[in-house]
Amino acid sequence: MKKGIIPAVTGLVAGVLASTVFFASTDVGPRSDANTSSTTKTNAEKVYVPFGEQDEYYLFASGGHSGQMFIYGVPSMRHIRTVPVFSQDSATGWGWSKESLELLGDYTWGDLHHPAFSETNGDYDGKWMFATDVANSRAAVMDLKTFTVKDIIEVPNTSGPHCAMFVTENTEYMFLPTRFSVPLGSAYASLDEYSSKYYGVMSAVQFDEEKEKLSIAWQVALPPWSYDLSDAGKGPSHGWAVVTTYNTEEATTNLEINASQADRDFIVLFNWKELEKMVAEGQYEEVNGQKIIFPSKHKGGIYLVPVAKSPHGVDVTPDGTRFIASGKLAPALTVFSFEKAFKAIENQEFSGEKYGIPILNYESVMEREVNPENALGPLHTQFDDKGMAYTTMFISSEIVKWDPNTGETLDRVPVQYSPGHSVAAEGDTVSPDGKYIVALNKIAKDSYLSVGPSHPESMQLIDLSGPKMEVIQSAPVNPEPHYAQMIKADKIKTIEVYDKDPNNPYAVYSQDQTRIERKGNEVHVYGIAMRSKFIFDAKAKRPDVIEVNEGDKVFVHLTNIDFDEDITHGFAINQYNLNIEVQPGQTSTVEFTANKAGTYPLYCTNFCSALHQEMSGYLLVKPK
Ligand code: CUK
Ligand code: CUA
Repeated sequence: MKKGIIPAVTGLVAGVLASTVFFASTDVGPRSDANTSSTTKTNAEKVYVPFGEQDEYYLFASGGHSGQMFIYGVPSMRHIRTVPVFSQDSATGWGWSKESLELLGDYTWGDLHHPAFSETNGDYDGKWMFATDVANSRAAVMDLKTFTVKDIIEVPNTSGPHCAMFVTENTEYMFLPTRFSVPLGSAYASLDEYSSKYYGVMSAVQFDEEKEKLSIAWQVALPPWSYDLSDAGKGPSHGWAVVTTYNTEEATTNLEINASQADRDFIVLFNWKELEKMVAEGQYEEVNGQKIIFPSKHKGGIYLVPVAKSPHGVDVTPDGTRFIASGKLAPALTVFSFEKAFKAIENQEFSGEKYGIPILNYESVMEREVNPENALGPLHTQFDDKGMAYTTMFISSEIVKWDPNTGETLDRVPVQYSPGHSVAAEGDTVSPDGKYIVALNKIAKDSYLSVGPSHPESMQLIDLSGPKMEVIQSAPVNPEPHYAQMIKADKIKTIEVYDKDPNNPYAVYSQDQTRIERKGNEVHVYGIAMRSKFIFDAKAKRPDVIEVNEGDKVFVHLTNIDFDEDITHGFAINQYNLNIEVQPGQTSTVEFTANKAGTYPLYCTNFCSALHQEMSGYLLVKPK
């Protein structure tokens, strides 16, 4: 690869992908010996997890526009589970049960980009996982005791919360910058009024662990730009956070050209403790039920740091002293110093302002620019246990290891191909583990058996324990790996069965409590599922039959009374387009209108015993 490619690439963003494929199909650069036969055996041993033993890490990978979260084991790279988050999933009844429908609303899909673990003292605590939905502007929280989603909220005034900013050190906040700027409340406004009526609203989301509820604490009406990646400060930078921007040109059409004009965009550097204080002091306006800080009127706490054009990732070093921006359209990585930034703020070393937000002098905050030779398209940076940085290079398709203290390139490894993010073991905590990094590749190109014109994406596991980085495993993955987080397996404490819930009015835990109650044209079934039968009304002639009238509204409340780990039952009614799941001890409700008269078998969808096939009954719908 020649450095001369840079202007061509920067000049035509559409060329990025084309260039990538070109590179991928030509034997260029350092990519050549990742999987030579001499290393194959050793690599196989390194990733082999024998039956009966378990992986050392969980990898939580975002499912992009599948809307879901994919869970893998590392180092085996085996896919363990898909947890439905923003999209329907018939395998688990997500999007059919009443509980999940209440969280999903009318949406049937989402675009999950950034997962983020809850943290205590800057370390993953293994309790919760947060995620955002770019497509339908939502945020979600998953309980890691059960790997199920507990809450989903819509985030008003914003459009496309791309990056769940890796939560603050003690999960005080999850910040949601927005990819698209829109008028507040998504009201109508001509694009000719973009600069005056549109905002890129950033939301400060909080989580109440007791109530298991997310809420929006306050928002900031940032200028009408696009906000991309972000990271929270730690240690000496606790209370601060950084967000990258692009389209500070405020283009409203042809973004691929028009949003790449200016040589510099900005990093938004803000002090959330100060913003929190401003809100407490009433320095905000209430719009659409939200407390919004308008930087043009409410002064303080927010600064702009100039950065090479259209940056993508920004990552805070584990020791919290620096933040590193990646160029996307520039080959440069820029290392900024928090200490220098704090001094520059104190001395008011400003070069101007935009929308009332002071712009810090680039030179006052920048520590060094890093340009690893021939490396193109830096996107995201992770860290190891020695504070060394690993940056994915989208265009030159590699991971480059470098020293943030000196800027020196230490090592590089080709990946196949075009990595977006990578994720290191506990990589964005205050104490990364080293050991492993996984490249999340956008393109796999002939790495796996062909499945037609669209090839699978891939993840590659890289061993960091030797003197050189080494790719030791590749795994095809579902679309689309954006970002992932990797946590030590022993930090996650799952439960074996759901406890009985005496406060759940829909739960029944014994056969004699089962019943079918009618209220007008509403029919409530309080039933149980157990190996290997349904009992909807133990006193009835046929306890496994539900009989209703055409047009009735039917609620089936189903409790799984098998308090045995892994005995999950399903409940589907043929031709009624519904299916739910009840895990051991769990109660779930499915609601439907019996709008089709006739006879419909119902059955357990989840294989639960040798007599699983017998676990069936009938829904009889009497015609009007
Ligand atoms: S983004 Cu996909 S490569 Cu959504 Cu984190 Cu950078
Ligand atoms: Cu219950 Cu199959």
